[in-house]
Amino acid sequence: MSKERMGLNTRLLHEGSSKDSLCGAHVTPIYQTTTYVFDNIEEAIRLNQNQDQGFTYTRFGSPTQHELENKIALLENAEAALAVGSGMAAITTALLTSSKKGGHMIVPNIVYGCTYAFFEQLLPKYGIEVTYVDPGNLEQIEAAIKENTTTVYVETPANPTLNITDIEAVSKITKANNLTMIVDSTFASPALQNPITLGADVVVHSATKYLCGHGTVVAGVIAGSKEFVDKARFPYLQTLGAVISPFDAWLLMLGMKTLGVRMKAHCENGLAVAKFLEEHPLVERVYYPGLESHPSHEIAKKQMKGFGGMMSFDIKGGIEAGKIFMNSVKVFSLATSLGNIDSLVQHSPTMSHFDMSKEEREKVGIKDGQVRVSVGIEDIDDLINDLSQALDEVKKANL
Ligand code: LCS
Repeated sequence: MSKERMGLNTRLLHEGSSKDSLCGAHVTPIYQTTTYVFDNIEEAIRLNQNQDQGFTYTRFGSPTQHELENKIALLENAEAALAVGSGMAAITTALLTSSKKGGHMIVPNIVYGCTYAFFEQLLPKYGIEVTYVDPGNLEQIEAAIKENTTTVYVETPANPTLNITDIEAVSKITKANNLTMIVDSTFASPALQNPITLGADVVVHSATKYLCGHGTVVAGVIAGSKEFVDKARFPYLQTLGAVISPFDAWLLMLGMKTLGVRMKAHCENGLAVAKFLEEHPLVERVYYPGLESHPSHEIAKKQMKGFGGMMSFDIKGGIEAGKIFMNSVKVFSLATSLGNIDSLVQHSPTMSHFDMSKEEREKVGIKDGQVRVSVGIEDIDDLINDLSQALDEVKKANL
């Protein structure tokens, strides 16, 4: 049976794996070496000048990284993939690959804080203009297109307000205007959303999150056409040097084997926690695409296979209430990052989104008291009991 027709869990374990030619190791070996020995100078020239495929130096790739890239490309329905040293490396490398001198990019008004810092602080410095839009408003995207526009970038679900962008609808605009559409799909993972299948050109992930799942690796991936990925590797990865180490590529592949079963548990626990919070008298609003109250629930249902474990919520009592809550959780850890098997809680305005000013945050609905949770795969009763007792502490404070 063709592996294409097999289910996600089977594909995660078998697809893109190559047999170890040295001794048949069942698990892909870690090629922990910086350089590769050539048989003769003719081979050295062919490989170093990219006339032939092979490994020369680990900044340009390693067999362990190569296997990871094959797996990501297959998971994302892409011709090719590139693995790099962090999610930010994936985002900046993809954006630079799609850029041109004096070009212009259309970007969303809500994204991960460091992506926003790249838009604000670095792209303009090198003469690349950006226009912020509400990516839910297709007319705004169309109106922002200029002669020098190269790229439309979206992040869906968005960090931290879980805004959903209709990937297919935006891709119709980018295709009609010959623009590159890049999607940060970190919050969904390839198990829940495949932007290329929906019409995007390029997908990026912070592999640090759900792809790894165990909180042990900082890494990123880019998937797209072979032409785009080749360009991202040479000259961008080649010169910027955001390489992933063979050991991290190996750890990531270890984590990815269980992506399907982990995401199923994240989705189940996520929905249960969101429903609990939505019913709680001390919670003003829950931002979770799996809830019918989410303004883009229907779009999320159309383009995602599940809603994941990420959500934010506003506690009555603002920042003071949020602080008491975060200091009171016992099963959830107070930590930034997300997508781990264990549950995390963070304060977006002062942690992941500190790069935005209060004014900028308020404009896009990131309230001062907003708390973000990454729901893990612990037993659901323990998670709900923990949230419940932390909210009881808020109640006791009588704010
Ligand atoms: N994209 C999204 C949606 C993210 O949430 C993050 C990191 C990145 C890209 C960057 O990935 P990294 O370079 O860290 O692998 N988000 C974080 C957060 O919310 N707290 O800590 C990191």
